[in-house]
Amino acid sequence: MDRFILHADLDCFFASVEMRDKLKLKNKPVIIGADPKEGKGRGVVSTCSYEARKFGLHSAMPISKAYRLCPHGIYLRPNFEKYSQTSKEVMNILSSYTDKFQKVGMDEAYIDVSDICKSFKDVEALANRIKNDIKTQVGITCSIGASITKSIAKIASDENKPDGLCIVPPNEIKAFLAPKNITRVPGIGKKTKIYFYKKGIKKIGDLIDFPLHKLTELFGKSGKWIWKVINGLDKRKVKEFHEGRKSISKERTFYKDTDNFELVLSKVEEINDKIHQKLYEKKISYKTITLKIRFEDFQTYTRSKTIDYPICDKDKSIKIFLDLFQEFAKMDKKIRLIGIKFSNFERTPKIRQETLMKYIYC
Ligand code: TTP
Ligand code: MG
Repeated sequence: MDRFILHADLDCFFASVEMRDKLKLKNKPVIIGADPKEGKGRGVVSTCSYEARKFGLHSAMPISKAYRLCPHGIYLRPNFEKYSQTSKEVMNILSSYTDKFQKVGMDEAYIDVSDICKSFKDVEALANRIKNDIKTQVGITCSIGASITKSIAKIASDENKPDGLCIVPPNEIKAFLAPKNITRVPGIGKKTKIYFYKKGIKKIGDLIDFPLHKLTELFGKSGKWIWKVINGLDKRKVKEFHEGRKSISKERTFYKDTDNFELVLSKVEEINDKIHQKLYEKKISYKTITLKIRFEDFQTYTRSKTIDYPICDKDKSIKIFLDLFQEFAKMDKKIRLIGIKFSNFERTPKIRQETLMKYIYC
C-alpha cells in the first residue's frame, strides 16, 4: 500500500525570522551572514531573502561577491539562538500531527501521514493546514512536498518555493522528475554527477526508461539508487526523532476541531500508552504530569500536577489527566489540540518499592 510522506522546508529560514521580527525588512533583499565590510569582508552568505536571490545571491556565496552584486542589500549577522527557538516551535507543530516525524535539519523535517490520510486529497488539506499553522503561530512560511517516498517528497518541497505546495501522486512521478537535473536526486552531488555528465546524461528523464540492470552496470550504486527513486521504490522510513530529555510529551492536533469528548479521550489514551511503552522500556518514572489544550480560537492552556513520589502508571496518569481536564470540560469551544507531558523524571525504583508507592498514593 502507498505511503503518504510530507517533507516540509522553511523558506529562506534565517532571513524569514529576521523579516518576521522587523517590519522594515519585509520584501527587501536581506542577507544573513558575515559582515560584508563594504565589499572587503571575508566569510560567506548563510542565506538570503528571495528578493536578494533575484540579484544572483545564494547560500555559501562569498560575502564580498554578494556585496558586489547587491550593494544596497540589508546585511545582518545571524542570531542562532533565535533561529533555534523558532525551529523548535515549527518542529512542535509538525510532530503534533504524528509520531512518525523526522527532523533532518534546523529547518526541515519529514512526516509520514499514512495513518491520518486516506488519499492525496486528504494530504493536500493536511499540508495546507500545517502551512497555515506555521504561518499563524510562528510567523514564517514553509514549502511542502508530498508523495509516496521521502526522496520524491523532498524534491517536491523545492518545487514551488517560497510558500509552495507540490503533491506528486505515484502516476505523476516520472513526468515530474523527467525535466529535472540529476543532481536533484538526493545523494547525487557534484562528484557523482560528473560520471553521468560524461555519458551525456543530465536530466532524470534521460534515464527514465533504463532497466535496473543497465543503470547498475553503467553507474553502480548511484544508478541503482536513481532507479529506485524514479520508480517510487525508495523504501526509507521516516525515523522518529529522539534526544536526551528531561521530559516526554506528545500532542495531537485534530484533523478537524472537535467537541467530541470520546475522541479527545481516545487520542489521549493512545499517546499516553505510547509514552508509557517508552517509559517502561527505559525504566523511567515521573512525578509531574502536564495537560496541554488548545481551542479552536488558539487559546492554549497548560495545567500540571506534581505528586510526591515517582510513578510510571498509565492508568494513574489518565486519572490525573482527567482531573486536570475538568476545568475545561464545560468550555463551549471546540478543541484543536490536546497534549500530555511527563517530567520530573527518576529511575524507576525496584518493583516492590513501586508497588508500595502506588499503594500509599492510591
Ligand atoms: P536551507 O533550507 O538550505 O536554505 P533556506 O531555508 O535559507 O532557503 P530555502 O528557501 O531555499 O529553503 O537552509 C536552512 C538554513 O540553514 C538557512 O536559512 C541558513 C542555514 N544555511 C547556512 O548557514 N549555510 C548554508 O550554506 C546553507 C545551505 C544553509
Ligand atoms: Mg529552507
